[in-house]
Amino acid sequence: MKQIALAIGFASLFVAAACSQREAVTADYCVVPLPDQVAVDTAATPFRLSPSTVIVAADSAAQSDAQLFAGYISTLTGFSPKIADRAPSDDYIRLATGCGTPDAYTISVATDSIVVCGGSNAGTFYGLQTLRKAIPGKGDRDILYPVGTVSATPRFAYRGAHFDTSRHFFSADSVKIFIDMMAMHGMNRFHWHITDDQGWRLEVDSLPLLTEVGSKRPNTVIGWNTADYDSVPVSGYYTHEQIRDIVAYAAERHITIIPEIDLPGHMQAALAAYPDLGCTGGPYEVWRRWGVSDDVLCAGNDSVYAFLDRVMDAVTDLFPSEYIHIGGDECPKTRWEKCPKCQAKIRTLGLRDDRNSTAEQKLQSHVMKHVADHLAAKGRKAIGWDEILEGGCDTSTVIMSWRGVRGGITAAKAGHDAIMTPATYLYFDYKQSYDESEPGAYYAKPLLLETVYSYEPIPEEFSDAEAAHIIGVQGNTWCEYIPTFRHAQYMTLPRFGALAELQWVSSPKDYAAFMQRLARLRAIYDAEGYNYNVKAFEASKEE
Ligand code: TNX
Repeated sequence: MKQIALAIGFASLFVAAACSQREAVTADYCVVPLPDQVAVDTAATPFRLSPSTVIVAADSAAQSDAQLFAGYISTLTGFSPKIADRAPSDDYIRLATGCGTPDAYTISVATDSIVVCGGSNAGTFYGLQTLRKAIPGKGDRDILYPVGTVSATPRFAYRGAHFDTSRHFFSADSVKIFIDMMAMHGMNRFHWHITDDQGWRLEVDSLPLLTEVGSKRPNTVIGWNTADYDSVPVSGYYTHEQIRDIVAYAAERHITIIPEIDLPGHMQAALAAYPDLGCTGGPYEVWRRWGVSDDVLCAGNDSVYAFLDRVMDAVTDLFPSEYIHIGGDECPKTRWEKCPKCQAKIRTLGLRDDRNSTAEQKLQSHVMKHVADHLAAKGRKAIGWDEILEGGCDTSTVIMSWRGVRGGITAAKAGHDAIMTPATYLYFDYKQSYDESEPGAYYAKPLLLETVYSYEPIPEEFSDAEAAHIIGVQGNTWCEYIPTFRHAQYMTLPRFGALAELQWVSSPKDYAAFMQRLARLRAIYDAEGYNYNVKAFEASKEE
């Protein structure tokens, strides 16, 4: 267990401006997520970050991080430090690598210099985020960094946030801001839910109708599948150029994008484009309702497998991620049970009901395996939602546990790697309070900030070997009821703060102390112009 050696909170201290010196304010290293070690020497003269401070970055990778850091400083202080490849005699912040595991960092603050040393460039970047968040908000002033040592090693290697840009469309610029929000919180995996029943948002050259037809719906049902529809068309998709740009933007922020092509269910937008891919042949529409559609890809049709190969070829061409998410959730078997082609396929494959699964569940496993094998041949690995365990699944596939924690536990015990994203703790489409006016998915119980923070991803009874299979934690922002990006920010901030602590910190939890740190993060949200849930900062316990 990691220890906080010495954590001293600083009240924001304004130093009287001498004639030659600008106003200054003292930084506080107890940020969100909390570093493992914060040891400061309050007697020593602090390091002063001022317009004359130089950021030292020896190579181009570090220079990219230095540029981003200079931008953060500029937003908060109004001045933008210069970047150099060699250190002057004093008054510099130097970026270094070689300290600890790849995502770890150590910040060594002396009176005349700061060295931020990561296990890799990513670790250094997280150290810079800590220096950024240590600043108590926006103001035209210098920053006094107390002398001392600050270090952290994240608890999990996979620190994810998911964003659903299918149910509603968000511009490429909004997606970039989402990525910036993740970077601020030390997250490194962006799970991009880019296709679903209500909209296909990924351009695939060889299948143009996916976006021509599948990215548009004229209106949407009001509420939870009432008889009424709004009159707001929803459309949009990301071009190859935009995707490559977003992938590069994320990589600069040490974030890998894991795209999700949800299959074989959640495919109605694709069926609207190519009706032959369904069991009944359609016609289908890009769905204007919510929930789980009975119309899924026909698993008895060979052209469906060829279709999936083409989609995956486009995906692997655009996204360098080792992991590709292939969905697998909520795939009703109603059509397959009646479909002659699916039943013929079941017979050909010799699939039978047994104690654990139905023949149709095994047929889904066959589809998933086809896609996972196609990806494996390209050196990629598949992630799937926990339903894919139902019909049997190779342990090389990573399981994402969303229907509570059970899927993740079963998976880890069976030797799969697992990512924990239980709806009960980490679904950011759920309301944030019991207030009548609180927006959010109204079919679910509100998910309070304290509940998010209280989540423990590794079950107590796990052995070390089982625990090692829990590779990470992720929060999911489904967007059925999130029509604008500002609203998406409201749903995720400050819940991202609680998520970041789950992903980074293994020391015992202290909600009151977390809330104090979070209050200071709010000033950084303000400086960036992020929309967030103000009331969550005063959140009290569930009644
Ligand atoms: C379940 S989580 C879904 C999504 C919905 C979400 C709404 C998962 C794998 N499937 O399709 O958007 O609930 O909370």
